[in-house]
Amino acid sequence: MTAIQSTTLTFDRIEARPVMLKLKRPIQARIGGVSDWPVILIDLHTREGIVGKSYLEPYLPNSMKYLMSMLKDLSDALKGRQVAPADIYNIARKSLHLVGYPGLSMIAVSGLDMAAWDALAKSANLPLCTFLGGSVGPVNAYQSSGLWLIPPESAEEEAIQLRDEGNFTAMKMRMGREHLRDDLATLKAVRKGVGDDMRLMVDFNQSLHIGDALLRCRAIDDLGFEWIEEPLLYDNFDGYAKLREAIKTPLQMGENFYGPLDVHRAIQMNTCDLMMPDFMRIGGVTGWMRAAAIAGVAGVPMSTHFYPEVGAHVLRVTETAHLVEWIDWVNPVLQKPYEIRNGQVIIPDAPGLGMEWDEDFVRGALIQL
Ligand code: SMN
Ligand code: MG
Repeated sequence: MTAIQSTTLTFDRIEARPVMLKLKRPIQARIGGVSDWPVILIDLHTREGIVGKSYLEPYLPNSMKYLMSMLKDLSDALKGRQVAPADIYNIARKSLHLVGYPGLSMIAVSGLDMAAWDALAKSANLPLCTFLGGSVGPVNAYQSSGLWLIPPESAEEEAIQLRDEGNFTAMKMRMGREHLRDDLATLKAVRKGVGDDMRLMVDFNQSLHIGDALLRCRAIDDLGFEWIEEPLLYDNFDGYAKLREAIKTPLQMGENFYGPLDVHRAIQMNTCDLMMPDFMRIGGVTGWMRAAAIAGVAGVPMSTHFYPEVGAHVLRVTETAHLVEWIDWVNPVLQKPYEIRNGQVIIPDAPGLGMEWDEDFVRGALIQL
């Protein structure tokens, strides 16, 4: 028997840098507004010289402080070990399980995991989707970079602009204004702008209690939405199960699922028709693959939340792949942002995730914590 000649990668260190980006279209949701977008850039250095790259979008500027310390501790704990995502996932989670799996622990582990997969795919000189057993190809997406709770008067033009940023055939708008009539007026304006053939989704960003959710979701139930997303607080699984029974439009949730266990629980409790885990909460690529196996056997379509670069690759190997959520906010830090053509994300012909930082831009966006 001949010995297998393989090259393994050895973990050296994580270099994490906090940057602050300006949102072209600030977030305006019932749960709050955001115009500065915190991002942590992660470079996983290996002794062999390959650098795995990922980023985290932890919403709150202050959360970067804690995540940076966690990433430093994880970096120290992993020094000299093999870059093996399944092992790293276990080691990293065990090192934090006394403070609990969900929350910041999972977010830090997810950032590390995505960088580790990028490094491994680079060492095999393959795009991540090919490394995972799939093939390179276009991935269906929907435009999600705008249509916040803006005045109905601005919605027509914004919808047209958003469509034209990639010839999109699907887009998401947000609802949850004080008066239902203003939500409906916005929908009318969006339809006027982009027509009846545009596939539309709606996100309430957890803003309603079950009473309002029943009223609002029923009021929009026949308006042709492809899904209604997160009307209730994300962990109100009983409420979701009840609401799902009461409406016809598919119910979407999952961006706040922490790890594959939440996918399992949601399926057991019949909380939704569709799922859209977020990479920083589901456990990076490793967590996604485990979650996708559960959703796959249950036949639940899976879309991605944020991280469209990672999303495009993993949907190529996801049994029940649905749509990539396209959000362009991180584009300025990338030398070559992913391209959208005819509403589909184009996976670049490059090893790993194919992300290189635009260092000139990064220098100007770095912040002191
Ligand atoms: C969302 C939530 C918070 C910030 C940006 C976007 C939204 C989504 O829930 O699904 O994109
Ligand atoms: Mg959402």
